[in-house]
Amino acid sequence: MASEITYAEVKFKNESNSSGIYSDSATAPKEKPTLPLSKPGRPSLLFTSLMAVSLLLAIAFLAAFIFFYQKYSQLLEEKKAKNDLTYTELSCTKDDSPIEDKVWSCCPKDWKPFSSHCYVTVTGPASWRESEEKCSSMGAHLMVVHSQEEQDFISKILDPNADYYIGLSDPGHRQWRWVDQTPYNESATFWHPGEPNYDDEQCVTIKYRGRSWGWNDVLCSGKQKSVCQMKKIYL
Ligand code: MMA
Ligand code: CA
Repeated sequence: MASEITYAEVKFKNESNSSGIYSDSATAPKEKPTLPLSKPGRPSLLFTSLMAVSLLLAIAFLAAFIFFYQKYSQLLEEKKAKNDLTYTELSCTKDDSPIEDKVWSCCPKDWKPFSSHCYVTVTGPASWRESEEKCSSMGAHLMVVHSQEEQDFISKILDPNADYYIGLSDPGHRQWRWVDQTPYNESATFWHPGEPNYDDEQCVTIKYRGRSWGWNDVLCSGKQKSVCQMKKIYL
């Protein structure tokens, strides 16, 4: 004989509307009167939403923080650069084609203007790194040669018996790099014939040899004169 189970009472509860069915508390299932959204073991929708909102807020705050931090650092950087660059005297010329209604283009006293830059020679003698640091301390950098005209201009004010560091060096593997990140353009290089010739000569000088001015790779530790360059100051 098959066993038979008879349920005395079966009740179906409408989950979304539990009110009004159990008028008698004795027959109602034992259930804590909690928020309808809360189910044990599974995070409630409210909790999940709160977490999502908090996460989004955190991300937004982080993004805002990074943004403002960068702006602030940039501002500090500019302010520092301006403070550091208080020259006692400037020599200015009135520009024909003003940049953003700035009429005067200036170089510090004793610096030589050419095109959009100012140049000065440093006697040193100093290593390549020391020379770059010296330029840096004056708000400049070792000279970057962009064109034949620029090279011709600077050559006229250099001593043909001296070597001058320029802002070109090789961090390794004969990868020539300009100090100001100007791309190294093979077609605008002025190496002397036979140069560069030694892998351990990772710095570059401009020098007079065989009736012309050109570049030579040299040991970075060598003590040389140098040429510093900076952008003109527009007022
Ligand atoms: C030679 C020549 C250069 C090299 C120097 C190092 C005098 O020039 O070989 O390329 O850099 O020697 O002293
Ligand atoms: Ca060389």
